[in-house]
Amino acid sequence: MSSKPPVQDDSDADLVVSRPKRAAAGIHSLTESMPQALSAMGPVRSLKTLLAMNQKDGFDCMSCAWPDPPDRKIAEFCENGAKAVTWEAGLLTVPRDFWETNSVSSMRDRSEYWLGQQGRLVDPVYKPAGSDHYQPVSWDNAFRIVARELHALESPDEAVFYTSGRTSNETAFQYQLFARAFGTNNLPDCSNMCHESTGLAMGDTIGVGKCAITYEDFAKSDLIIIMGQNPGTCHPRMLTALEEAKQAGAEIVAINPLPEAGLINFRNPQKPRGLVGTGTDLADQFLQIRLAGDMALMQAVAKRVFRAEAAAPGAVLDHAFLEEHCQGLEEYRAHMEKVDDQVVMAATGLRTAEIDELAARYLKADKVIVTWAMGLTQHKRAVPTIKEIINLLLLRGNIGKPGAGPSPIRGHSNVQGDRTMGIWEQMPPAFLDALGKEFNFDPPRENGADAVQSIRDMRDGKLKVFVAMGGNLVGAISDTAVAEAALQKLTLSVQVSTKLNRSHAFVGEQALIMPTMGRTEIDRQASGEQFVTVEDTVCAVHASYGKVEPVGANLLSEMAIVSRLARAVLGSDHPIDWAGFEANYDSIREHIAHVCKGCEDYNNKVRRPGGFVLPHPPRDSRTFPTPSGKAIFTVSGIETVEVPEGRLLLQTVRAHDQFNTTMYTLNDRYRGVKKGRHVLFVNPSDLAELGIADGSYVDIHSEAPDGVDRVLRQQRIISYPTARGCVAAYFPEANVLVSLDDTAEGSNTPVSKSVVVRLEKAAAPAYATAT
Ligand SMILES: Nc1nc2c(c(=O)[nH]1)N[C@H]1C(S)=C(S)[C@@H](COP(=O)(O)OP(=O)(O)OC[C@H]3O[C@@H](n4cnc5c(=O)[nH]c(N)nc54)[C@H](O)[C@@H]3O)O[C@H]1N2
Ligand SMILES: Nc1nc2c(c(=O)[nH]1)N[C@H]1C(S)=C(S)[C@@H](COP(=O)(O)OP(=O)(O)OC[C@H]3O[C@@H](n4cnc5c(=O)[nH]c(N)nc54)[C@H](O)[C@@H]3O)O[C@H]1N2
Ligand code: SF4
Ligand SMILES: [Mo]
Repeated sequence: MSSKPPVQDDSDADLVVSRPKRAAAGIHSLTESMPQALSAMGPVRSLKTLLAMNQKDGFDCMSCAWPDPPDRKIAEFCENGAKAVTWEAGLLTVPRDFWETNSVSSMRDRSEYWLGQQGRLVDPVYKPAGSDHYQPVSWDNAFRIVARELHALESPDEAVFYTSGRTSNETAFQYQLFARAFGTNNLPDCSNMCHESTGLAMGDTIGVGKCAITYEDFAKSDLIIIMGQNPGTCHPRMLTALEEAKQAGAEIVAINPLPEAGLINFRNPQKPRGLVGTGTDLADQFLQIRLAGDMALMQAVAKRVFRAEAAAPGAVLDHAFLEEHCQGLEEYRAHMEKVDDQVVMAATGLRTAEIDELAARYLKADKVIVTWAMGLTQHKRAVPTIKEIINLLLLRGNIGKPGAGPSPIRGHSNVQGDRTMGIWEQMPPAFLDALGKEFNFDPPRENGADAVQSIRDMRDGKLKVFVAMGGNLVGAISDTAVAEAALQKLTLSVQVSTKLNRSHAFVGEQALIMPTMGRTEIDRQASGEQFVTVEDTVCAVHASYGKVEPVGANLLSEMAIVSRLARAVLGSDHPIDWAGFEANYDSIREHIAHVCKGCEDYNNKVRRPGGFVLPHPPRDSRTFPTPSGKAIFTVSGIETVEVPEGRLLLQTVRAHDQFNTTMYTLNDRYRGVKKGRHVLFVNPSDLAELGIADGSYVDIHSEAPDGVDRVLRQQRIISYPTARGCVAAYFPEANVLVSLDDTAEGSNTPVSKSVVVRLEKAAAPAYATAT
């Protein structure tokens, strides 16, 4: 299996590589984003959007799921939030003649960057069977086509309804209701590729798969451990919370193979000192761990905690908490005694002194928060690794008290809310019961397909119709070549989207693009202007009000699209009042209040300035909704990834100017990369050992368990201070290297952060040698 060399518009002809930055944010962040905002949106639209962003009467930033502080500043956003708004609310639109000029197959040769640059989608378009072009279609006809193809299926389970995490709670609730009223639980989402491992690990051990702290807890903490996360790029305002925590006395530890800017030093653009000064050194300790070494590290720290307890019995563990709230401690203790330091050193690449230091910090702190993101979730042993964090936190009662707790940081701005609303292929029976009771129908009970399984089922001809509420499944899933071929076996693909991406080019026999309004835009329906609601990573739910005119007159809101789709498919006489949902979003919120846990009195609570926080029994009252009512210690063996001689372990990461498969520019400022993405970051000692020169070109082959040779050609080597034995490449370009079947145990999340690879010297691409 081979990928083509980079396409013309995606070449790195102007690539510039310089030294990586230590500091994140600072003066550059706002000065970098403002000119782009002004040129794409003009001054009025720029002000109307940027000043309303993340305010209590404004709209929620559509980028990451980082929460808003209780007291908002006038400009409550970061550089990447500004880029996301500019990308969505910019006035450039895809012209009507685009579809004549650009065939579907020609779009396959375009990069994500080029596709996104074409502007906002404003008219629904349809690609009939046998044609290589989309053509404009009326909304009514578009819905009729979907109804026709869904009715032609032998079973509702031949259809699949994907969701990306930008969708509002209202749309998500209506969308899952529609899928289930149609008769299927095939509701995969981006979370399957993201924090699925977290949900599973936390659900199994503490009974709730969500972050167990509030925003205020950061400032109350003694120690914050940041694992497998790059907040400077992916959750930039988290750095402000960390800085405040540090000023209040917290220590901060960063555990990462890469010395990410921001973890090492942060300049706060909100403060004059931040603008001109050197900023705050955030991390008190940086552990440059090897990829996938975290489970071993957590066990090594736990072993030291038990040792300290043995030396001072009764003074180290939180015995009262353990006795009252936990089960399985003794088996866990016995297992930790056997942890082999040699195995830990090999797995982590760390020195004993570094681990001792981390353990000493943990023992000294009364209140500890551990945060994490994709650096932990996208590994083979992601689920037991996250369970190991829970083990460690339980030992000293670091859950359900101020300033302490496990804190997964979600990705997409509403990915967590979508799950609360029922977007999941395996919603528990209690939810399905409540849904069935509320709408007087019998929802399907068999679990549906997740993202990876959906691609397999498309490949195997078991799925015929694919509907996507946002996102870019082809671009985001592993094994690009397999995914591209799988999607093309469908009879119909439907994408509800704001902008073009590669999922519009790899489509079924027939394809539809339904353009939709974004969160910045004013949403007027029969009952007047509407708002939607979202949930951030700390379970805070609040309203989001659009502020500017939609970029196109023909655009529909996501709510209107799902409502009309449901009526076209299920009939206008269907007992569920779909038309009512479109006319007034309060009506769907009434149902959310009855069906979704913690959402009672929803319409009133979301109207409070700042909204409300969903209940979280472990966080709120140390109540653990597991079968035994206790938090559960788990025992897992350390299994390291076998990396044969001469091979490296690959992780795929995000650049600073990208949001998942969307590229704002081709730059990654903090890592010192400009105007190019076909690069590999490798440790200089590994390069020396492999005899590969900095700046040279290699083909990178992955060596997946299935033995298939997957290759990404002509990537430029950057000598970079990553951990030994590790290499980093950009997602989604490197997805070609990840086997579809290589997934995390239990969660089925692609192992996008641990792929065994081999580098082979290659000729420089033509664009690099041209003068
Ligand atoms: N600007 C921007 N913001 C975003 C996104 C974006 O694409 N761009 N995406 C959003 C989404 S959907 C998500 S899920 C989040 C993602 O947020 P992150 O998870 O922070 O994003 P990644 O780029 O995947 O970075 C993973 C980090 O984990 C480290 N890492 C990798 N493997 C390991 C490991 O084995 N152990 C340890 N300790 N560290 C490891 C990497 O070096 C890197 O620093 O960001 C959200 N916010
Ligand atoms: N190798 C590798 N693969 C990965 C990852 C990785 O770290 N490495 N990360 C994984 C993760 S964490 C995630 S979350 C997934 C992301 O997977 P997805 O969520 O599927 O992908 P996105 O790139 O976020 O989707 C972008 C598209 O969403 C559409 N869009 C944007 N805003 C809106 C809106 O308001 N409404 C609608 N309807 N559409 C909108 C636009 O058309 C845009 O092109 O990728 C995963 N894939
Ligand atoms: S931290 Fe995340 S949610 Fe907040 S403004 Fe930045 S990108 Fe948006
Ligand atoms: Mo994500």
